[in-house]
Parts: sequence; structure tokens; C-alpha cells
Amino acid sequence: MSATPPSQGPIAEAVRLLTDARRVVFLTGAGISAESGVPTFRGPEGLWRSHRPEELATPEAFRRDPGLVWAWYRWRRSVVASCRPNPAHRAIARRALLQGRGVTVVTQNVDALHEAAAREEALALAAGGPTRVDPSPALPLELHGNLFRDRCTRCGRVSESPGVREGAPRGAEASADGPAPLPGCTACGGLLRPDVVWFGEALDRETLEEAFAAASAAEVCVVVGTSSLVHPAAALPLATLEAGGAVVEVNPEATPLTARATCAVRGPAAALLPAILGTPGPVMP
Ligand code: BV8
Ligand code: ZN
Repeated sequence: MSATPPSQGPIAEAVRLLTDARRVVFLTGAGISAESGVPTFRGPEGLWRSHRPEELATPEAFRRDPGLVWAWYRWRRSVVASCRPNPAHRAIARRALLQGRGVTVVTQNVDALHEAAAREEALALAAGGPTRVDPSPALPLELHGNLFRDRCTRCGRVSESPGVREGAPRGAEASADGPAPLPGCTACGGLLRPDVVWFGEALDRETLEEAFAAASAAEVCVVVGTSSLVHPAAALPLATLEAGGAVVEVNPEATPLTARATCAVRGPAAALLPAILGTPGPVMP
């Protein structure tokens, strides 16, 4: 008898768990964007390779050297601005749009690729039809903010960073005669910062409460491409388990969550998510 390919068993188990699931949460981390060309945080080519998190993604680092922190974020914006959603982002968006209700996408990522996938899948589903498809069921809860938004450190005003999506990082680049100028708020002149959550900063309470409410109500929580090291995000699948739901982990490597997962599917998200979500879920009117 031919042995089932190693991850075939867990894939079939994941498909079984998801086929009729009416309430599903997807929790994603940097790994889901790896195949879009976005460097992960802790991998060998990771963003933390040349710097430690404490040096860059903290309010202390920004107070100490805003120019260094802005240079890192401007570099990340220029890398991510040219990245596109991959089949994993699109499979999740399609499940959310086709199911209509009951699917919650929660991401730790700040790369805005889930939002791009939601808009692209909504256009694809509407293609040629008489009505447009509302992308909102597939728009993510962004636990850690968004790389392409700025926030004023003085008045709190949040703005899109103009011009970045075309790959041209916001504001003047560092030039031969020194670092780029620090961006200022057009409303009050205060210093702008990236609109992301740094280590030691609280997450947006409403967003976090909505994410935990969805995880506690979920029949299945699908955890994709995260090392499950960063809290409070890493506690979301545990809320699903504690409420009697199932957890499916999709990751080429084991993580601290693996031992608790109902099934662990080993491998890259861009190949596995379309396989796991290929069977459409229930349509919720
Ligand atoms: C807070 C935004 C309190 C910025 C980020 C409880 C226990 C332990 C620690 C804590 C705790 N509570 C709080 C802490 C401290 C801290 C924390 O968790 N530290 C950890 C490191 C120990 N948490 C915080 O500080 C949080 N704040 O709790 O505040 C508070 C309350 C009130 C008042 C004041 C304060 C804030 C955390 C948010 C930090 N910001 N990002 C930016 O991006 O610049 S976190 C950063 O890490 C990213 O958001 C990233 O998404 C996140 C998690 O990393 P991963 O996504 O998992 O990425 P990683 O590279 O680690 O892993 C990639 C995975 O993908 C790997 O497993 C790999 O195998 C896999 N993979 C690779 N290729 C693929 C793949 N998978 C699938 N397919 C592939 N092709
Ligand atoms: Zn301001």
C-alpha cells in the first residue's frame, strides 16, 4: 500500500475540519508573506538579521535615534511596496468573500498584503457580473498596525504615506550629504512615526477584543506562517482551543503552538492554503 505523502494526512484532516466550518479565524504572521518576497522577522534572511528588535521596533529606539528607525521603515516600505499577494493571501480572501459571514482574518503583519488580496479577489469575483463584490468580509484585523500609514507623535493624526506604494519611499531619500529629513505632520508639524505597534506598546484594545471574541467563537483557527512567539497574538489560537474549537497550523517548521494544534500541516503557505481551502466552505446568506 503506498504510504500517504507526509503532509497528505494533515491536509485531508484540515480540509475535513474546514469544509463545513461556519466560524473560521485565520491568524497570519510574516511567513505567509515570505513567498511574496517580504523578509520574515526571525528567519535566516530575516529583518532582525542586521539589527535586534530592541534596536529598532521600540519607542525607546525611536526616542534615541528616530533617523535610524525611519531609515529601517523607509527601506521596508520600499521592499514591501513592490510585493504582491501570493496564492495563500488570495485563498484566504476568496474563502472569506464566498462565505460572506463567519470568517475573520487576523494578521500580525504590517505589509497590507491581505487587504490587497481582498480587493483583488473581490474584483475577480465581480468580473463581468452586474454587481461589485464588497471586499470588507476579507479585510484583516491588523493587530500590529500598517507599514504604509504614519501617525503624528504630537496630535495623533493618522495618514496614508503618499507615494510609497509606487515603491518610492516617502520623503527625500538619504543623500550623499546626510540622512533624509524626519517627516513632519502637515496638521501640527509634530514628528511622524510609522503607524505600527512596537514592542512594549499596547495593541489597539478594540482590535484585540474583536480578535479574541472571534477566536473564542471559532470552530477552527487556522494559524499560518507565525513563529507563535509574539504575544498577545500568540494566545489567540489557545482561546479557540479553550472554547472547544480546533487549531490548524500551516508552517514549514514546528513552533511552540505545534504540540497544541489539532493538526499541523508542514510546508509553505502559498502551496498549502489553496489545497486546504480548495473545497468551498458553507455559503452564509
Ligand atoms: C504588549 C510591528 C503590553 C512592528 C511587531 C507575554 C509573554 C511573553 C512576552 C510578552 C507577553 N506579553 C507581552 C510580551 C512582550 C512582547 C513579546 O511578545 N515579546 C516576545 C518577542 C517575547 N509583546 C509586546 O511587546 C506587545 N505589546 O504586549 O504590550 C502592554 C500592555 C499595556 C500597556 C503597555 C504595554 C507588542 C508586540 C508587537 C510588536 N510588533 N511588529 C514592525 O513590524 O516593525 S511584532 C513582529 O513579530 C511582526 O509583527 C511579526 O508579525 C511578529 C511575529 O513574528 P512572526 O510573524 O511570527 O514572524 P517570524 O519571522 O517570527 O516567523 C515566521 C514564521 O513563518 C516562522 O515560523 C517560519 O517557519 C514560517 N514561515 C517561513 N516561510 C514560510 C512560513 N510559513 C508558511 N509559509 C512559508 N513560506
Ligand atoms: Zn500632528
